[in-house]
Amino acid sequence: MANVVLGSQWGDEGKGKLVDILCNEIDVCCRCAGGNNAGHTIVVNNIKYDFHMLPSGLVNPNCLNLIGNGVVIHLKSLLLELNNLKEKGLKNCDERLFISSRAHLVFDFHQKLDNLNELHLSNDSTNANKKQTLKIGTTGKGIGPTYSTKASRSGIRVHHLISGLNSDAVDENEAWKEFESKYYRLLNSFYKIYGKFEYDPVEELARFKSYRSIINLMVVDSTHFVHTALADKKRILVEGANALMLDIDFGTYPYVTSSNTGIGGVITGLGIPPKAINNIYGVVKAYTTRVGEGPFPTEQLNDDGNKLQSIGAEFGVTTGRKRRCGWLDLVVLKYSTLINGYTSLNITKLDVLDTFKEIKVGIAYKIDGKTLDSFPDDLNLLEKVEVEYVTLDGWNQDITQIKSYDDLPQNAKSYLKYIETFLNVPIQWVGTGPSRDSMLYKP
Ligand code: 2SA
Ligand code: GDP
Ligand code: MG
Repeated sequence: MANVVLGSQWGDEGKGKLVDILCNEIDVCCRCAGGNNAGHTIVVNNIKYDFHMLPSGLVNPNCLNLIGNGVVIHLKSLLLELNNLKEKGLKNCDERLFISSRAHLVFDFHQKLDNLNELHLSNDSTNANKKQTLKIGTTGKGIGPTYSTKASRSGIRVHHLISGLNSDAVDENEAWKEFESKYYRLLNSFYKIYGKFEYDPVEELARFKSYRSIINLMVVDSTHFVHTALADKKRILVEGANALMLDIDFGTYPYVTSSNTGIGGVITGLGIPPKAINNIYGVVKAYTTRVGEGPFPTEQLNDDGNKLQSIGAEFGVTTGRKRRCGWLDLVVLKYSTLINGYTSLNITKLDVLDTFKEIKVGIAYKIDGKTLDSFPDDLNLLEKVEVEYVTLDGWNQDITQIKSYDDLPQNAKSYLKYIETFLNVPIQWVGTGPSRDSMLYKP
């Protein structure tokens, strides 16, 4: 059976930490979507591990790790990240990492175009909405351009790179020539659109040629890999990247990433049948953050927001950008729960609220005094919503040293109860600090 960990808000809820804890009893940890735009942080014995491309299960020495077909892979970053993890003392990483042959490759020109697109969007004088920049605020990792080439069927996949290495039925030299011509066809198609930009394809191709022998042993038919693991009754954990409100279909489009970050991406990104999925864990930060552009109804551009940002140390793990901060938004979470079908929740960073006398929670969106009955698709509407809040009493107590859920202050329990009742989903874990040990199990 497979269990799934998904981000329920705009990302950075603390998915990495839950994945690490669950990996203690897991055989295979899988990434299904996104690329090295993700940033998942794990803290064990005061050592901090930042994961971007690789599954967080690598921290657990008994866990195998799979990068699924739905992921887009920047190989240079993957290999650098792998080396960093080895330098931090993680064992047998190469032997425990598997890469789907069907995953798409991110080239440096995808990243270049990502940044160029952002520049064009921020300078676009046709923007009729003066309140909102057209720029998405991407991580610049080439995610949008790579998923675009995937959708336009001109993308290049991992199996194209290693073609001919493992079978006499395909000539290795012919296969490499084919890879080169695919590469130039793709690059030339971008030259046609963007004009000739400064670029060194010869260097990049030489590098990709050298990657072949390095990754060859890691590449697998991931469908076969996953289904063999299921048949062998292995325990699989899927590590969602980004979060539901950044989903290409259900998020605040176009201020989203370019993959399905919700439950749909688990199925298409790994070839797991829905009936093989057992638990879907929603990770919920006790307040809300967003990094990048786009609407954020409960954002607090005031002392409360600044306080959440500094106490929560809210900086992007990949880009170092300051994250925007605001109160918990239960309208977002209700919508997220409907789509992802969480079976239980992990509330994280509850400790960040320790010093707030009062804590607000968004419970409804109103326009002209009328409550909306669903999350708006139209950003013009979303821009106009007034958030209805309830105010709950804070607990004014340091909870970081508490080791049992029962010992939490009463007001903290009431805050959790309010969330649980509103969403009608049980809370299973509560995070009280960054480290692996700072997690309470709710009875
Ligand atoms: P992209 O690069 O095309 O996926 O960007 C599109 C939008 O998706 C947002 N996005 C993220 N939001 C939160 N966390 C992410 N990972 C990093 C982290 C972010 C960072 O863990 O902190 O370091 O800045 C992530 N990745 C993508 C992005 O901000 C755009 O709004
Ligand atoms: P992810 O992308 O969902 O894995 O989350 P990130 O790693 O991007 O951001 C979450 C940040 O919060 C990381 O720095 C974590 O170490 C930290 N964190 C996770 N859980 C907790 C918690 O319960 N309390 C505190 N204070 N920090 C936490
Ligand atoms: Mg993150």
